[in-house]
Amino acid sequence: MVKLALHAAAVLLPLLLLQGVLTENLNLSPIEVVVENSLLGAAPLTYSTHVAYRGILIGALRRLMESNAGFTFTSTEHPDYGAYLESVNGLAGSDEDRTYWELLVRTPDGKIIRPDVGIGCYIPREKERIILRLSRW
Ligand code: B12
Repeated sequence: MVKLALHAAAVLLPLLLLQGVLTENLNLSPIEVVVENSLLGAAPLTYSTHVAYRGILIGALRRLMESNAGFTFTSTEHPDYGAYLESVNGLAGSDEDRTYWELLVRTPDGKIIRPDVGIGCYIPREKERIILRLSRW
């Protein structure tokens, strides 16, 4: 009896794990993240990542950072507006220099929009290109 139960577990467990992996992947949509730093004259860097169904951008950025593709970011928490994107790839915006990481989005039909929410609230759609641009205010 015990042997039978162990055998069933050995067969079922990998199947359940595989199903979990597939379900998770089916809920992910591809997006691109472009880091632009024209203030320092650097060439744009493009990364690929995935966003969960109706998931927020910061989740996709974390996933990208954890994939070790060479992308890093840090954020701070504002009590009213949530996550503020503080630095990208080791470079922080600066109040003194009046620079910040601006969040822009290139939609699949080529329009560039400037979301009126930050990385903790923006919900990317499939095939959008997220642009993180070091800008001056
Ligand atoms: C000035 C300002 C900025 C300046 C702040 C410069 C500075 N250090 O002073 C700059 C240009 C950097 C900025 C950037 C952005 N901003 Co702004 N900003 C404002 C504004 C007009 C005034 C804020 C202020 O000075 N309040 C007075 C001080 C005393 O209060 P405070 O709490 O200390 O203010 C701080 C926060 O507001 C913070 N901050 C500013 N913008 C944002 C955005 C987010 C998402 C967070 C978490 C914090 C934050 O910076 C202020 C200074 O430290 C408000 C609108 C308003 N009238 O309140 C929008 C506002 C806060 N910003 C907004 C947005 C969306 C952005 C951006 C995401 C825009 C973009 N697409 O890039 C970016 C942030 C990107 C990032 N790196 O995460 C939204 C936030 C809405 C939301 N629910 O998320 C607001 C409400 C405007 C709007 N669309 O209605 N912003």
